[in-house]
Amino acid sequence: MDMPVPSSFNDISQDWRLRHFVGWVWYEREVILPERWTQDLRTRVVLRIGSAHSYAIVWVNGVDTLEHEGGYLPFEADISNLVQVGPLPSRLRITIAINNTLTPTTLPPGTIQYLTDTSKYPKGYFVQNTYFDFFNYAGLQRSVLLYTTPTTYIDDITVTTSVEQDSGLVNYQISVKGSNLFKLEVRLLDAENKVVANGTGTQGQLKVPGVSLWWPYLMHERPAYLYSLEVQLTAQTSLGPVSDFYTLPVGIRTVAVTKSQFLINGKPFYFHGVNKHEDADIRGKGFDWPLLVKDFNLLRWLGANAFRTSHYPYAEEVMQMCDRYGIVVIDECPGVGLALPQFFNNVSLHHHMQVMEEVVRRDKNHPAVVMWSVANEPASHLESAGYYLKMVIAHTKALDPSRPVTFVSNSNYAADKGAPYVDVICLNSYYSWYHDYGHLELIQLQLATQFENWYKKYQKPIIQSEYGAETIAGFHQDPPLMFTEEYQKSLLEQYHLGLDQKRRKYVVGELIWNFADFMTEQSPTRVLGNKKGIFTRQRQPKSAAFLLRERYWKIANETRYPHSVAKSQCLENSPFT
Ligand code: BDP
Repeated sequence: MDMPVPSSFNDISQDWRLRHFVGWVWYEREVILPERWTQDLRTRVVLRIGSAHSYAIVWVNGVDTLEHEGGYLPFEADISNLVQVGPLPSRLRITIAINNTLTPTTLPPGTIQYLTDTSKYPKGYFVQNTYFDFFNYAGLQRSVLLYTTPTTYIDDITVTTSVEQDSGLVNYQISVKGSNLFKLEVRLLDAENKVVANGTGTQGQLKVPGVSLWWPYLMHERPAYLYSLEVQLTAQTSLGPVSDFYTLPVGIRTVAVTKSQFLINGKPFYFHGVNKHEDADIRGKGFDWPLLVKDFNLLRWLGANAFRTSHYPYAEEVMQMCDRYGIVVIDECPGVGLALPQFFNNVSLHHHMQVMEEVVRRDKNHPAVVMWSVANEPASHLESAGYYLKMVIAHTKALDPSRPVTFVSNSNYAADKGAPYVDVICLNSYYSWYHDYGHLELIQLQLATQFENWYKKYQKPIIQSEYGAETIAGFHQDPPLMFTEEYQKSLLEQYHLGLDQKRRKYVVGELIWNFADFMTEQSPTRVLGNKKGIFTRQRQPKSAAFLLRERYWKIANETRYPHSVAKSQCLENSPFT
């Protein structure tokens, strides 16, 4: 059957078996390569897969080329040897087999349960159990690309930044592969394409006097300032000279955490934003530019300055947009649904660390990323989870000492075994929804208790990383009843009163659950998916979106820096200016 890429395969056809399919699916297509790719042997041809959920094996012209475990991160292979042979035109058959089965050692984990009562189930009947609340969309959900580099090429760049008085410092490290005989020239250009610093060699520090810092959206009159790091490689190979060139957007900014504050460029930053999902009609988790740009327009309309990539790394294009728009990111790995004791084992731990290596390698240079989240709601009251989280967090910090690390907890403050290792406490709570449902009057008291207990025990800044209410757009009831727009609004209002009590003390952020309605597995508690969005799945606002918009712009107006800026450009859309 025809299958678009990128897209999840589940919602494309009218076949219910494909929608719920668990097991191997096969993608295949043929392409003809340009002649210079195959005839100039100084060319390296690479096949890159943006993501394949969840386990993939790739063949090129029938040759087993590549395997990858884990659904939300890219992987690639040098296929030059396979394509630079044989007659012209060079035909390439790419075959990708993908298995979406989740097991106790995948991330996210899952279990396969065989139902053996033959009076109820046919022979061999099984179900895939998952322990997270989103539909396990699968397939080639991000782009598959073919690209070239020279045989000696820029393999990786790592940039970290710091600030000294009014100068920005850009530390770079460049990895070159293919040969040791090369020269590297490095230039840093400002937003007007003026060269502001130069360097040579695989590592160095560039100094930018009178630096323009990268600031989050709404925090400064010129947010999201990006320099460009241009890296020029020239090398000698046995077949003659080659050159490679790469441009990396660089935002110069610092991130730090104190006992009660989250600092960006030394100034207190308050996360007012959302949790998202990659999710939409028909395409499922398939990457889609119109959807992405719409979402960023909605974030800006809302006055949101941050989101968490709940509950897996999003497409690279999303991270690039965050850099350009100044939307701050808590970058979460697919450590979601770690709900059962059996999931905390050595094989999983090893894989989880490897996934963190892949996330950090992919996203380390994004100024928008200010913190890593290694998991969402793991069973962190377990001793084994405590050890597991300690190890994953330590590993992540070793990979990237420049950013704080967290995981998102819904455990009790007294029982949580992972919290000692995080830099920022992130808490999910659903007062008046899953707990004491219908009792909006209890929210403020319960929220105050939550914050006070955690802060007293850990003296670390706290983010309310989830709160919200299931809401069917168009349902109305006054006085408010659950599932109506009025109830969602009232629940938010009560949370906001509670948040405002602690906001200038040690609570450093609030992220609503969720930006938009999204698809889940079928269950008696889900009406065509999770409906806690402040926007519908089609990105239309529910009443709560307007409430949140008013709040976020108000907070932005209070916390903007420098405070002397009378009317900043970025506030033009504000409902208050
Ligand atoms: C939280 C989970 C999130 C769910 C949400 C909910 O972190 O993934 O979607 O609950 O139930 O606990 O709406």
